[in-house]
Amino acid sequence: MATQQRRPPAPATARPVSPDSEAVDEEIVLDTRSFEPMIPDLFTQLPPVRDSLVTGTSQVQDETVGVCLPFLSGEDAAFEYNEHGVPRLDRERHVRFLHKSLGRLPGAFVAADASRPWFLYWCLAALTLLGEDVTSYRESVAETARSMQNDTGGFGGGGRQLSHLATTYAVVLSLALVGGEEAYEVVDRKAMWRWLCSLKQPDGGFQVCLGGEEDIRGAYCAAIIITLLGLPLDLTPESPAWTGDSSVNLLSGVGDYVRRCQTFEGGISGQPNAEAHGAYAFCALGCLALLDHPARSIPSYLDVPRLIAWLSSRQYAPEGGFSGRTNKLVDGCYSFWVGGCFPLIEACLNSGGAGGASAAPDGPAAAATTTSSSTNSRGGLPPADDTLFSREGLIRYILCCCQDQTKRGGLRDKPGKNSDAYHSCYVLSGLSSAQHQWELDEPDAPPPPQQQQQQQQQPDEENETAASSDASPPKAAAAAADLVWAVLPYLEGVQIFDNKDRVRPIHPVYAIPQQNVLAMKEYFRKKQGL
Ligand code: FPP
Ligand code: K
Repeated sequence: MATQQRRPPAPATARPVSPDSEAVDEEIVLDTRSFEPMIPDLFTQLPPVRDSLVTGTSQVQDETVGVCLPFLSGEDAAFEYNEHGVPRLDRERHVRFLHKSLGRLPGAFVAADASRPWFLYWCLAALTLLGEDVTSYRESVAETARSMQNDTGGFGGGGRQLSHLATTYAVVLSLALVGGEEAYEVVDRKAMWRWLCSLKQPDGGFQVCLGGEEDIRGAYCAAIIITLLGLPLDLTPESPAWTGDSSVNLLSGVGDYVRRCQTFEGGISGQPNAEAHGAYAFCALGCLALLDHPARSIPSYLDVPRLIAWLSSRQYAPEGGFSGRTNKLVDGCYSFWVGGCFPLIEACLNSGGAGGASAAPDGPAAAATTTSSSTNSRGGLPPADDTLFSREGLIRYILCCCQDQTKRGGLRDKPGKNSDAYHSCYVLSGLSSAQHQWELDEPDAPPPPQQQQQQQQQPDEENETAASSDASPPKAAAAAADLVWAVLPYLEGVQIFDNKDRVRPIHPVYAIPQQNVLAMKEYFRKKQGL
């Protein structure tokens, strides 16, 4: 999806233009009132190459294109389109929808009771992305979170529910979003640390709850919680992963666990030997970016060219959005789960330290990105200055197809589906990724073991086992989690949306604004100890 021909605006009275006469070109007076919107053909027509075999999969794919095309072609009467054929972001309606979703919900939602922490996170994150101040929810979020915490550590989906890594992740991020001492102090960090130790498995992964399944969501949620709350990495002797060797800790083996989740397709599955899915690709890259500088950790554990090929194959035309897996449909939520992978991949590619993967680029994405000359220091990886996906396509899908056009507001999977809090959060998070550009300083050479030891001891003098001198990934983890990213609005190429439709940037790993991440970490760093 690299370059597309734009249809030129049609003048009111079309007349032949002599190809060899510049003078004629200059004489044309364009009537701006009758411009056809500038929509590249790629987004208004069926793909030129089609498989003639009809299957259930091809039929639902065709139906999906059918429901998206009127929205992508600027023909849906409910929207007002700009000159690029793109509707504006309807902030007011989305904000109203999200505030409403934080209130009392209709009876049918009782089935989603165990996901109440998720509703908090989705709504607060989406409101934040839209520029709303959510600190007014501080007291109520703190109170709700308190009712969900277990004495044995972690948060359940509600009072008297079993603690789960996903609900705990959602509560901790919600507390970070509302911010402030009252929110931070809700968390019983000592119990949390013990509970996390009880979920840590000998193969490096985490069970999502005591006795529950082990998958890559668990590892990502745990790594986020550990680093945001500044928890010690030491294992308790009760941990299933405890060996007595103090260099084995909460983050040991996570990289290898992630490695085992990369599949033959190049994507990442939820656990080893399962099907690659976009949501798990984000979890995998998030884990690695917390273990060490992504320029080192990502190529150390993953075949990057194959992952890029799989990720960019998730983007479809004419829809412009992403699917979650091979032969499935576009869905607005993958704007983040897949779209959110690209800033991390770019941080990996844009640093000179990315020497780990030496395979020649293969697959469609790699082929599309090998035209630039600056490949030398990159061990055969595609140059990251060539864009790895079509930001324009994704933004078109989001603004044309994912906004509920009725008074309900909110964002959705695709036309014909109802908006909800989950899609509002991840569609807007994906929009944010597409509208910004993130940069990380190149990785420093790893400090010699002696110096590492001192650095590690400083923040937590009580931490007896932290003084191990081995240069394992967990030693780099404290530093990696504290990397500060630089963000800029993405300004390359044609901008198809108005500046006022740019949502707020979010941290590429924590998926909330960087200032909220830094404030929470700083609070617990100053506090010292548990
Ligand atoms: C398939 O659903 C979905 C999955 C296999 C995984 C979904 C996981 C997440 C969205 C989040 C995980 C991350 C964290 C941090 C908890 P489907 O079959 O309905 O959709 P599809 O057809 O698009 O694959
Ligand atoms: K889906």
